[in-house]
Amino acid sequence: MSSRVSLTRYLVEQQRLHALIPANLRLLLEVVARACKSICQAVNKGALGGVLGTAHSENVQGEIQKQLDIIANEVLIEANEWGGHLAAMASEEMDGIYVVPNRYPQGEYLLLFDPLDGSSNVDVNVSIGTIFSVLKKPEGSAGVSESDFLQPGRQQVAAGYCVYGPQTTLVLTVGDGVAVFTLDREQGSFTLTQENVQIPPDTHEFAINMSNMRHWDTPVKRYIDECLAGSDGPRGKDFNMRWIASMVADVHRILTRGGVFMYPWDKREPDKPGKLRLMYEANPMSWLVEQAGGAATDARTRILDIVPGKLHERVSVVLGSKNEVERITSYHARL
Ligand code: P6P
Repeated sequence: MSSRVSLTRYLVEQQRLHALIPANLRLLLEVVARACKSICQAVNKGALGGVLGTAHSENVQGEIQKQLDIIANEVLIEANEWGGHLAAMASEEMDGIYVVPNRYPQGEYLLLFDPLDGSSNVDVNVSIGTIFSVLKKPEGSAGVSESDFLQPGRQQVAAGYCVYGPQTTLVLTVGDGVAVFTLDREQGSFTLTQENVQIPPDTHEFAINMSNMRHWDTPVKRYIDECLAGSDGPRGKDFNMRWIASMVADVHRILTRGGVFMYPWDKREPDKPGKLRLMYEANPMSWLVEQAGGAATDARTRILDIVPGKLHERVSVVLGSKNEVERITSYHARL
């Protein structure tokens, strides 16, 4: 008999032993995991699936949508709308919220997602993924509106991602640490492969898009210059650099072996606080990182404390090994 723990058993035990997962939240997470398996199958077909390349449309961010962005979005909507656990959904690929149709029962949860993060990598066979965040609909509000979603990230009740790489891996927190599930393709089920993930507080590895260097603010330039100076410089050690241009893949590496990820504000679009989206990229990733002993700020403020003003709000992101995030944040504090 396999001693492996399935996602279902893990969620049942979290519900039974830790009372962290009410039945409807367990159903939500199982449905999201099943949707990720469907997205994984579409992604894995590659050119054979006839769905690579652009959809010749733009999303609310003004970004060209890949066909797989739209497919992944539809998979998550169709998988979740009927279950009675959700009131509404929000997605990077949709301008407004998607309210569960009247033909289905309304639930108490709000689901937010980036259905296929890093999709620019899909045509070149580099890891991409699905990021999701779960909030509770505020009590008392009749119906559901966009304002119900505008809660700080510390209000999340579940967060996770599924990375479609050499392995398909679901990483999840419900507030009791971070658990990792690897897709057993023979069984077709996610199997627990790691619990209580811990990010080392120190690192020698940073992730940032170096081509933007001339646009960075002074504290970011200082931090990266010190890393590049290596053992001859003020840090007294050499650093390595990684940039996959897929947040899910970069964050998964950091959860696995430490590191610091940065997508800071820069001068290219000074009115925008950053490139990444708060509600369905930075918030879920920040909670996962904090639950694994790391830290996440916008270079000044804890990301999970930011009160959003709008659904597709962008934010600067510095996350990963706690001591590095604190160092970078301290450089900004001295401005
Ligand atoms: P750049 C992907 O488009 C994404 O939203 C994140 O997954 C990734 O970290 C970042 O943008 C990459 O941005 O400017 O390096 O292409």
